Amino acid sequence: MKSSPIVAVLAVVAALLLPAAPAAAHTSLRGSDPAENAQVAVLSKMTLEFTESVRFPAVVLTGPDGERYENGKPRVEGRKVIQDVGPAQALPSGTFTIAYRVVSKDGHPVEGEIPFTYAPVDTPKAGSAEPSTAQPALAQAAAPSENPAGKTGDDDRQIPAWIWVVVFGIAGIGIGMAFSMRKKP
Ligand SMILES: [Cu+2]
Repeated sequence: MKSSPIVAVLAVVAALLLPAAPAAAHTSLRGSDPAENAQVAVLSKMTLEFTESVRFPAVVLTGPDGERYENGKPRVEGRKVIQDVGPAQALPSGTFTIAYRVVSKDGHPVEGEIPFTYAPVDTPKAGSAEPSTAQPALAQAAAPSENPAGKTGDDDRQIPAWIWVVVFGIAGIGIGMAFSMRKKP
């Protein structure tokens, strides 16, 4: 008779807690590469890591132009879902959005969106700067043959022209003054 109220209370508490238990078993996104709101310079694949192993992944990558840039189908490696990205040449810079949907162990679908920014680095600038510092001998040897047709050749010709005009002008005036000074006495 005394224990019945306690049992009733326990039954109520258990009833309140049990619905929460399956929800806690839901898997969730642990992290991603690219990360949410991150800025990346290289974008060849996406990795989504969940708190437990997942099944039936679907990943869509939407670009700033509204086009889709996921390439092929996603693959599951344990807790990770890996999705390749379309050809790097075709990727526009700007804000992308990863939309994912997976099925967790308890059978419930889990989905979400991850926005990030793709800002590729200009490779031509870095490429032209490396040879001049890494291979100075080749750069110097190639310089004379490039000068006649190159832009630097025009600059090299203009600067000496100014210098020679000034030098000969001053020298001519100086010589003329020197002769005139000597003839007067
Ligand atoms: Cu669930």
